[in-house]
Amino acid sequence: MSLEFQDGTKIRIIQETKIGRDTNGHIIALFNDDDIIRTWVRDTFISRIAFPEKEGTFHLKQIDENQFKLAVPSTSANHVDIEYEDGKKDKILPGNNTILNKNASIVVGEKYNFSIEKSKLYVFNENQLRKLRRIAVFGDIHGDYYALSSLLKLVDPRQDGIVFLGDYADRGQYGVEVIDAVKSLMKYHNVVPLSGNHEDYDDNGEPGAEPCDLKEEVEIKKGNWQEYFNNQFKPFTRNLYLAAMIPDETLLVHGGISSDIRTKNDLMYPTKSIVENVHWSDPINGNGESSSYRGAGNLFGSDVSRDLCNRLGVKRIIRSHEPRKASEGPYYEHDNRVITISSTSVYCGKPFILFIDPKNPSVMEPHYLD
Ligand SMILES: [Mn+2]
Repeated sequence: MSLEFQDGTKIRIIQETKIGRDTNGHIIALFNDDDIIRTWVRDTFISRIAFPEKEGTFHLKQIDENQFKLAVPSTSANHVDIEYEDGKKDKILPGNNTILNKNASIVVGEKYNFSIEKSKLYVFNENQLRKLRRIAVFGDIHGDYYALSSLLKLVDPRQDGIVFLGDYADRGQYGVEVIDAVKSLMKYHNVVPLSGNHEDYDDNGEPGAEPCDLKEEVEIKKGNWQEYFNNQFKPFTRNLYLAAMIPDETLLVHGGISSDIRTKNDLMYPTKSIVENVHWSDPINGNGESSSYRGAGNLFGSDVSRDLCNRLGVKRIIRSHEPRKASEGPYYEHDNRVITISSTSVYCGKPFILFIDPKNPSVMEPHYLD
């Protein structure tokens, strides 16, 4: 196996056996015939390579946006040889590791582009939860810059965590301003912007959601959609998370969930269909799961919420996506496991944010715009 970096550097990892694809199109590598290495592949992009905790193998793990760590477990029977293109060789002995850079492509008979992505699940850590004054959760904003800027006066990003549940533009007139405001907050460590279905675009700037008023708004305010999309919007959406989590307590998403989400990993490195489900789904009365009238995502019943909460070890799911449901305040359903909120007035509701006490996350309090 060799890895080819974007800057042209190549490394070859000797000591490999077979690589193939399983029925889902995932790449599988076999070490010593029975140790399975599974990689998650979307089209030709590999978002993550994970190696099992088994002897005789090595681990390749993302450590940040730009780097991944190749580690050889101390229990491993073998070392790993790395050969760089310039001829430099490296031997990683059991118990040791080395840092590799991002944007590699794997060449094994056929060539795969290889890109290390950061996890799409933001997890609040203990230290943050101890230090933060509170966590403010914003629901859909939908171009309501007045509501956003007024609600932001209740929050201090240096002391408070802020989670945005997505749907920044469309419907209201100030999508550009809302996006700029959210972007400027992203420099604070505790600000966690999620993506919603109104941030679903293809690579060419074609929206997946209707209405897409942002395009027209940008044409009027900035002159050129394509330029704005490529230089401003696309980089913005790339930095959005799919979900956030307060461990043991709360999962935060834009729309909903699906029974396909089995572990945290499915939110960290989601498939296209899980992204669609999280962006588009809605809770319904009763049990079960069915396709949505929206044409994307699903409608999920109380049993689906309960089972997912159990699997992820959380007590509740906070979501947005249906501001009408929350026009008078937080809307509880599915035995209070699912809570819908809204921070926009475009549906004539009362915009609010939900404050969560980081030390006791079951304590939640809405704050309304006067
Ligand atoms: Mn939505």
